[in-house]
Amino acid sequence: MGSQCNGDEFEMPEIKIKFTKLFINGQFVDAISGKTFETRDPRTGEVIAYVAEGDKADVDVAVKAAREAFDHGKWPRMSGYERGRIMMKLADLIEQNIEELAILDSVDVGKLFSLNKIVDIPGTIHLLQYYAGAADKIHGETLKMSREFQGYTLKEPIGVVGHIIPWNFPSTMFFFKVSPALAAGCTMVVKPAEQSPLSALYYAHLAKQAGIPDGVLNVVTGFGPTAGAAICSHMDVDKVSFTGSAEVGRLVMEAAARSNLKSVSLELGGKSPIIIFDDADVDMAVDLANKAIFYNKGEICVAGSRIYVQEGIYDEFMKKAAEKAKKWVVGDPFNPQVHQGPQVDKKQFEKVLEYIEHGKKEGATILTGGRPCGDKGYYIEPTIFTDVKEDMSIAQDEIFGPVMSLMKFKTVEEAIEKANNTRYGLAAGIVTKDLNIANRVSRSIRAGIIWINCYFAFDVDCPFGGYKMSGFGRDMGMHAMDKYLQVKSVVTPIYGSPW
Ligand code: TXE
Repeated sequence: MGSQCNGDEFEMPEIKIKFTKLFINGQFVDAISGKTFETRDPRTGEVIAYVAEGDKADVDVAVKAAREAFDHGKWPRMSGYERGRIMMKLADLIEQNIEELAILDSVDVGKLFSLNKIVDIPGTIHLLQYYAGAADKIHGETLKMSREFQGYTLKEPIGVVGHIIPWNFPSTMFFFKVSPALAAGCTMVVKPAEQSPLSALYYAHLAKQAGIPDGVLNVVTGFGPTAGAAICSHMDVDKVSFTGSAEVGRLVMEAAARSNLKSVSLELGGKSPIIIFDDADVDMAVDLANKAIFYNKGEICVAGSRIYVQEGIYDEFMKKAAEKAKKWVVGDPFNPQVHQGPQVDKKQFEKVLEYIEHGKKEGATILTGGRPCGDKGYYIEPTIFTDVKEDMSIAQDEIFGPVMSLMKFKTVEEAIEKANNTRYGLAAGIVTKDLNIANRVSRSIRAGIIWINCYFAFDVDCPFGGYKMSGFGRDMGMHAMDKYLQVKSVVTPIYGSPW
């Protein structure tokens, strides 16, 4: 038996969709081609809105506006304090519209409405406020150099930025990228994922209300191979900041290399391990591991998808993890009793189910779940596989769904080796009461963030990004500012100095 598919009655908020056009140079406009695309509700597969389908021609206009705003506009030239003040205003406007924004992300991608309201959207406000505070603290260094010269460095905005973002956290991803870039004084073109264009357009509207000058923040909705690719190969874009799949990350780098060698940063998903040692509190470890993979329906780049449990507690862990997964409620993301909504779209739904079938064929055993849930929409039962071998696709590939691969280990060395046996390196978890083991394992794992006795412990000042094929560059924290700043050295002669 899998988990509960919940169909209880609940009060559904009213869905209002106000913005469906491209936002270029401070105006909402149709795509030049006049085309639109459908965005669908993953609860039913039905169309919720038709959104302007921008392509290369629209990207050209948007980049031109961003270029003009960068080369001649106020934004990069105003004081950091003033930029910060406007960003604070945007944060306030988001706060006033939380409910509507939370609805948009739930109906567009199936994220839990309650969590959007208390985690995701407040998180975007925090991101904006943090970087608003950073905008007037962009300092260079003084350089003593040799006796004949002295110098200093200036940190300058990198220029026009293209942000290409995914659908799994539409609001968070938007502000992961946009907030530090705004603080740095950059201008930008954002391409939201085709699955989740709605909140990005709403944010564009609020940005204008807050006083962000025209041309600074442009949003071009559309598809990856057209609008996204046009941004990556554009000669007037100075940087691309991308979050998405490793396959597309490669294309982004190729396009950057073939055009103007623009700077690139990539965040490309993972296959993150959690290592649970014999001394762990099993109930706590089960809770942590199940949430690490089932939260946001497994559509999270740091999902803890490979769970390594030491042999002494393996059987107990397995039993309790299955019991807990069966209590994890799958259903409508607007229902407050639900833990897991539908996968974002048909493509992801089918991808996850194919991996489950493949796992079975490769010889792994389904402990719980493994099937679609309900008779409409893209719901999947939380699934746990046992008898998983290291080289199986379910242990190596990013499934991006609620599918846990449970494996056993004996020694610390074996756990480290297995945890590192992946082409990715985004995150890892360690559960133990032994501080020395926790520290030793933390240093041995090649991943951008290590959580000890916790998981998903994000904060705006905690840098986040990957090792290996999980990409490079950091979002969040002051490190994110570096992505959007150039360092210029200025040198003058100094004569007769005794020092
Ligand atoms: O990603 P894509 P998809 C992983 C996850 C998921 C898989 C596929 O495993 O199952 O990727 O998801 C834009 N030039 N992640 O197909 O295609 C696209 O329009 C420029 C992990 O949605 O990489 C969207 O805006 N841009 C990830 C963005 O890239 C292009 C989050 C991501 O889409 C493009 C999402 C092109 N040629 C998926 N093609 C994470 N790191 O969290 C597409 N895009």
